[in-house]
Amino acid sequence: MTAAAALPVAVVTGASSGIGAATARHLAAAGHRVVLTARREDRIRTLAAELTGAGHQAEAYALDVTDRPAVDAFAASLDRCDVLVNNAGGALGADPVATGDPEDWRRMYDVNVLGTLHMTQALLPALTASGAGTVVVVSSTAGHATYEGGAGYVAAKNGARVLAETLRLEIVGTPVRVVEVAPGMVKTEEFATTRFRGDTERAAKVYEGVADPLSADDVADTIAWAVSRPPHVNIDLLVVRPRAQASNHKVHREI
Ligand code: 8X3
Repeated sequence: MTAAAALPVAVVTGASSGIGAATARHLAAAGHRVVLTARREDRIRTLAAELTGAGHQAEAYALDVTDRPAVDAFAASLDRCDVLVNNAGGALGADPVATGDPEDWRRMYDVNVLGTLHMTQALLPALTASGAGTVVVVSSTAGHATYEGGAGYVAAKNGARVLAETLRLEIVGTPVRVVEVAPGMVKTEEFATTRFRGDTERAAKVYEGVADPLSADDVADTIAWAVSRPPHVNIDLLVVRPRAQASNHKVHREI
């Protein structure tokens, strides 16, 4: 057996930026062979090269989690899988229910829920075969409480949360644990800008006056912590917010 084959394999979706990229860094540093997946191949190739250059084991695989045949082909290409971090997702729009675009809702459901479903279904056999598998679902505090303008995203993140909770019930007794990490306000380079379709001014308002929103690295640290617990320890749900955010609605802003 080669040294490469000896390391546990962690697959991270949405690894091209933000929480996904930071999680890949943390899991590589913690001794995983990381498989970075995302649609943007150039980004994950660059990150994989950076990690490999730092002495870690990392590879990139361009993948759209909403494309089931592609996900199945990806799963078939892996020789093992010990950890799956379902991170790919995001928000589109912040419109009221009365005027929200059904296409935004559909796309959010597709990526946040069905993407997680595709990856989890495809990799569950390998995770089980590992003897100590971990499925992480990166949901959101939006999956636990709603807010005005959030319905489409909140509905999708509720879907991801329910997938995690139900899967945990259904596979109890198998050697796979299911961890949900629900971040609150995280300032990443893309989340709010994508949500507001490139409107950087509006995106900046989300974090206005908040002294220390969470960083992608803060969240990745909690994911890596949950993954690194002994296999019999299941962190069912980890809600992580910045100190300045007491609830989705209650944010301390110094302005
Ligand atoms: C992001 C949290 O409050 O923008 O997942 O919905 S929020």
